[in-house]
Amino acid sequence: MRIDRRGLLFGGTVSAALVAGGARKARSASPLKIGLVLPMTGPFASTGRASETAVRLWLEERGGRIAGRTVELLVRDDTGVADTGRRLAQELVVREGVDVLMGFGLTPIALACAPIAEQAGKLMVVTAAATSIITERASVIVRTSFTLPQATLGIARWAPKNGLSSAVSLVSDYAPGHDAEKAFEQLFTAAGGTVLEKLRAPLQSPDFAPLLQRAKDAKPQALFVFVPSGVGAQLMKQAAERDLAGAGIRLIGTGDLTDDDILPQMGEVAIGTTTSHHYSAAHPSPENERFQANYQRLSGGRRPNFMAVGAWDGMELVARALERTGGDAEGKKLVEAAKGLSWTSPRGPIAIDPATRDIVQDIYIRRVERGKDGELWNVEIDRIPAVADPVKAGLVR
Ligand code: VNL
Repeated sequence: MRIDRRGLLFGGTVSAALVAGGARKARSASPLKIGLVLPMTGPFASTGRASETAVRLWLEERGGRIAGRTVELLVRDDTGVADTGRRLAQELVVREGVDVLMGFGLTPIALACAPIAEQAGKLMVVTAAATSIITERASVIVRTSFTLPQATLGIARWAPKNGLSSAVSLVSDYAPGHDAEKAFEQLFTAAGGTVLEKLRAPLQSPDFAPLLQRAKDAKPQALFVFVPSGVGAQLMKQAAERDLAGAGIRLIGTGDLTDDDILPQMGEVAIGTTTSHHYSAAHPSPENERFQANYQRLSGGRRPNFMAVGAWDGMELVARALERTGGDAEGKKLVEAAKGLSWTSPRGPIAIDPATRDIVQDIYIRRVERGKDGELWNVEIDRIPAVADPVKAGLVR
């Protein structure tokens, strides 16, 4: 039985199970079960939605198969809570017998699930969470997202060279924020900058207003910000209310701040914000143009963001590793096969560092500009090629 390409292409609601069912009749190999652990509801639901959409897009383009095996997706909603994520990962492994665990939108959830993957001997692909330490918590983890120090390196070095030599940092008060704060301080200082003050906002229901006032009072040339995906719009709005720009303070940060998923709604205030990151929906390449167009079609017009590209490459990683093992999904073998893989992602060239199982990728400096289409985009203005995690490379301690 042939899979109906048109049904797949135009039926955004066609489930992967159905796709897999169609393909299974054509191939005798047992389906490959992938368990996705993601925040599908709660404050970080946008990360879950973007990641799942990209995974389904990848499957749609490959006819629902990986390395000749049909794929069965099992999506579980951790709601952004570590204990829930741990329980769901456990169930996916024990009851459902998944071959691969994937997703992990938040660092605490990735850390909670690491021992489960390790004990079960399952490949764990971290496509979102970005604290440096994560890959060290289990030998079966491979990451296709990024690390906060990796993303921070670009802007920390760019700012002092571009007239911004004093800064206040403002980060979400949990592990990736602490990583960003530390990396910014060390790399910015090494590049000739001075950090005047370090501020932290609670992860849950943050009120940035008092912190932005403190930042303003310190009179820095720049405010460096890390907030997780989905939260940037709120910070931008409050920055506008405090008129940081009027006080001569430039907004800089990691690209999580100007997340492509919400950038179109941020308005005038976002223009000129300069960030460094590994993915922009405006990245000019044939791979990205295709990814962009297809993602928009599948998502009802939304723009792919860095969470989407992380999940897309997570699927690509599993596919390429499985090709190397000849279809054997045993965790240790897949991890070995993943080491040293490299390909051209919609974000640009990427590779899996065999020593750390982290991703090596180009980091771009991007400035928010209004495009010819009247929309806001993260326009790439500079590129630092092949950046590894600066913590593991000894650049940040
Ligand atoms: C994390 C890092 C989450 C960066 C994010 O968005 C992000 C994390 C939810 O490691 O928890 O943009």
